Amino acid sequence: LKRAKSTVTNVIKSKSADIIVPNQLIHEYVWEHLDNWYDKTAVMCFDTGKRYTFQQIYHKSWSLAAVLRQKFQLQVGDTVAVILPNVPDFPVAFLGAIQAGLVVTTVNPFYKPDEMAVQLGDSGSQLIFTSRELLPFVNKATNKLRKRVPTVLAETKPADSLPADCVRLDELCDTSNSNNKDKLDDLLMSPDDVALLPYSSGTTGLSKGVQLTHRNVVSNLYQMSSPDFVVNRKTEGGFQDVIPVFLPLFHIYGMVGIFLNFFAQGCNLIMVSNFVGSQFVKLMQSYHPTLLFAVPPIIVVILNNPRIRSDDLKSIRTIISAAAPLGASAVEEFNNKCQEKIDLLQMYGMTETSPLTLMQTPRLNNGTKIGGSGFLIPNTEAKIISIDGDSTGLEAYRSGELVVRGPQVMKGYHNNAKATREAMLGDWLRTGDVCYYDKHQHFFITDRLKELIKVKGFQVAPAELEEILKSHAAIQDAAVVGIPHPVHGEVPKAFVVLRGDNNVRPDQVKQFVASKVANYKRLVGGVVVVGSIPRNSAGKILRNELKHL
Ligand code: 4UU
Repeated sequence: LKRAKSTVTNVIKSKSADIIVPNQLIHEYVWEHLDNWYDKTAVMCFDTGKRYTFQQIYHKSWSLAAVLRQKFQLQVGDTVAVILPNVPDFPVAFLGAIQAGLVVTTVNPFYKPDEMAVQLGDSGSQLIFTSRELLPFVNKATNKLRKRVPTVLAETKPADSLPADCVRLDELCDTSNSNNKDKLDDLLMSPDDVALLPYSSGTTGLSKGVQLTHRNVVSNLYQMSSPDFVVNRKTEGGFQDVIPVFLPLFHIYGMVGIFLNFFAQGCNLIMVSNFVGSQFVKLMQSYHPTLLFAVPPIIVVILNNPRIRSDDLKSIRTIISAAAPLGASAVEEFNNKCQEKIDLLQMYGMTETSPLTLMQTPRLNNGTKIGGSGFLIPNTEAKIISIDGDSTGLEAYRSGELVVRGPQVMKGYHNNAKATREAMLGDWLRTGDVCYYDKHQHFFITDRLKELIKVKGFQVAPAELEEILKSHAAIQDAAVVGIPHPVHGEVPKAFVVLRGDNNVRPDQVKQFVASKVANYKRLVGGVVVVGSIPRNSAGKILRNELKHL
């Protein structure tokens, strides 16, 4: 009886002491220590060399904030979209909007117009920040929505003529309109207001706007730099960590995990807009980065590219891998190649948790267990619940679904109370990931229950590809699953049922999908014609059966 009682909850609390998170807005956190590094380089463009100091971004973003409110008549709580690659103007647009009290939805700049239109429409974006190169795609997207949306262009190269309906970001950031910040100070903004609206498909269905409040994000930033988990060194006495940012800023990893986190701590960010593996050596040799943030496929590139020697990595102290599982064998190979001089740490999180939840750290006992996903960060609790739906917490070493609770858990999904209800068990968030923990409270993510497919760390929602497939005249029914891929982690594979006696070749189906989606969503795993799609009595696709076909 005693034993049964002790298993009733099994709530696991972080081993690290709780931290106190002040009542701050994101930009208050970001600018708190500006005086310590105002004249240092904050961001620099890998392609063009364009750079801004912290002070320049401070003035530009506050000027922009004032203009957004005055000239564009945007109100606190309105949503604006940032559709930009990793360029030095990304922080200007992003922080300017946040400082004006607006909600920022970041859109993948590699999206096709149809994909952009879905997010612009669902989020109700009232202004768009983009670049001249992306403008034709953005215009197609807004035409599709039959909506004229004011567009602000961050220019990557000097150009004389300005397309209709556009204004230049540089003009809006004219810092000679000084005291703009003071005009905004009376804004009624609360840490519980939504600040960010990144998109995620969560455990099922199409992409949804994830409402992250200032408090969610500021909490996670404090959690990331808490004593047991901090990875950067203090910027002082001439020391400044150098961090290349080749993971996209539209995704929560780049946006919060890298940009906001290290910008606020005075690090130097090297913006890489279109990363290819062959640039890696140049990046190392030109900038001598001290910290590197990667996804598993990039670790694989570092391991397998003979042009990358361990000597090229010698400036690096720590490499982080997140957004998809990093296999134990890759960690072992990495440790051999780098003679364990570099800490390779795994982080685990999701858009819905702002994003960090688990992280490896050499500072807790039995630190970086190979293949492990890390420890709970401060102020965070977890339970492992059985997969058949009983929400009682399981004991150590027993696998089940990971559910988490903490100040970084999202407010909910935008305009989708049903999806929010399904994602939450009270104040616990269901991650949709299979996990167990050991006696040291090291967590191991071992599988995924949810539909989500992760290609190079990017989200691919099967439901989205299934909708596209079913819009093809010759296809009656469709199902998409993720299958393992040696480099990308996973890739989507489709099963289709043809309509009547239609005949369509798999390569035509692949091409049809490729014309409508960003490259990483392509059906690289293949297309198989089947007689029917297996479903349960409730109509849910039995994806596991398909995975094993
Ligand atoms: C196995 O991928 C992310 C966020 C990653 C992240 C984490 C901590 C970035 C920075 C940081 O500090 O978010 P999403 O929403 O795109 O995808 C979330 C899903 C998870 O539910 C899980 O299935 O991505 C998978 N995932 C991982 N799986 C994320 N990290 C890991 C991991 N191991 N380390």
